[in-house]
Amino acid sequence: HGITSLSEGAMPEDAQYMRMCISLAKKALGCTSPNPMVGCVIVKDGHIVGQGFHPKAGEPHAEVFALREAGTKAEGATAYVSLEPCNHYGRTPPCTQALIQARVGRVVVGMVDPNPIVASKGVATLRNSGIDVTVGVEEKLCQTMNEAYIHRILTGKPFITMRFSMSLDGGMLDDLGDGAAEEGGYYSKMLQQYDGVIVSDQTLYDNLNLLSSEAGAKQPLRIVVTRTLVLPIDSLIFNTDLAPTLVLADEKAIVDNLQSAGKLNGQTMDMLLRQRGVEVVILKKLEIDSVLDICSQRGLCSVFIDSRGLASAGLENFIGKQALEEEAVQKLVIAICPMISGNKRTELNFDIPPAKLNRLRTKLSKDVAVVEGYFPRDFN
Ligand code: AOF
Ligand code: ZN
Repeated sequence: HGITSLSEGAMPEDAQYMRMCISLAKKALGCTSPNPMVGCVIVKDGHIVGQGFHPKAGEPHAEVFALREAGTKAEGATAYVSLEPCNHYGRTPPCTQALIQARVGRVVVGMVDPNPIVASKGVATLRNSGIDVTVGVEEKLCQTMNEAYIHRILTGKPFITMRFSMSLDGGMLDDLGDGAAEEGGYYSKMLQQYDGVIVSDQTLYDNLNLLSSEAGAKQPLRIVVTRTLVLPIDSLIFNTDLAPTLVLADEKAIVDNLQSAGKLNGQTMDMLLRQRGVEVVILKKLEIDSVLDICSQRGLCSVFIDSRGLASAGLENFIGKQALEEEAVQKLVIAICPMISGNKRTELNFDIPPAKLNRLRTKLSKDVAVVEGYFPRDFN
């Protein structure tokens, strides 16, 4: 762990309990959207007397579970919460009132809630009732955990992460050679964390089901973007109903769709898809804005764009390139594959005009929340 500056009034043991709150909160990883993940620990005389986390939207908040467990021991205790306790009647009553009624002596808050209906009013209410409040313990960790929630609350737009594969010599790889190499491990954890995953139709040929294999994972909405509606109907994604699938096609694709009827016993591709429970939406223009509008309409707070197959999908009009150009990407995740692509590589060159590219480079290094690299497990 890095050095964390002690926020005003913090005690030496606070950071440790706050990290415990974060671990508890993450038990609901991927399950709380549109709500944040929140954990709470109640400590009395050096002993943990109550613990809780927010399991999903509509269910009680973290503080409520922890207070229930603590019972009368909460009196005079310290409550640690990774997010500022709420002060409003939402789907559940205000946590500030629950903490005040339980007569806790001190509250330690990881981060202020950016939600305008809370935004420091929770802290003010607690202080006004005579409770000692410390704010900002392990703040960075708390913010990173809820980066998607923070972004969505502040901008009204979904948090976008884009992933692509890169060789050691900086080439963009079309795929991992063996798509299955990414099942389980990092990729599976990514799928668990996002409300939606966007792939190009080229990815369908890798025959992944795009489901997280994490225990109890809430599966993402699987979104396939296509310009042609010439799709491999037998691919896994169209034949697993463990998560919904949405195909977003360009209006131009209607021509392919009608032509395909000849080859598909009189049925068009959209008919075949709908028979398999796949939703098909034809967009006037398949571009990043219209795709993200659909994501917002569906209430997705976080979306993961997988740029696998980016090169063969055509760099000049691929959604992932547009997302970068339009500065819609908040986070890049780069799979660094232990191989040299040599002269077969696709350069990380998006054909963006130099002036714009320079601005984008600065933007990416300054504003993109985290750039993570990882080595795919089992790569061969
Ligand atoms: C907390 N503890 O565990 C969570 C909080 O609709 P509701 O009633 O669930 O309220 C949702 C809002 O409450 C959410 O947008 C955020 O501001 C806050 N979430 N607050 O004190 C919790 N999940
Ligand atoms: Zn609450």
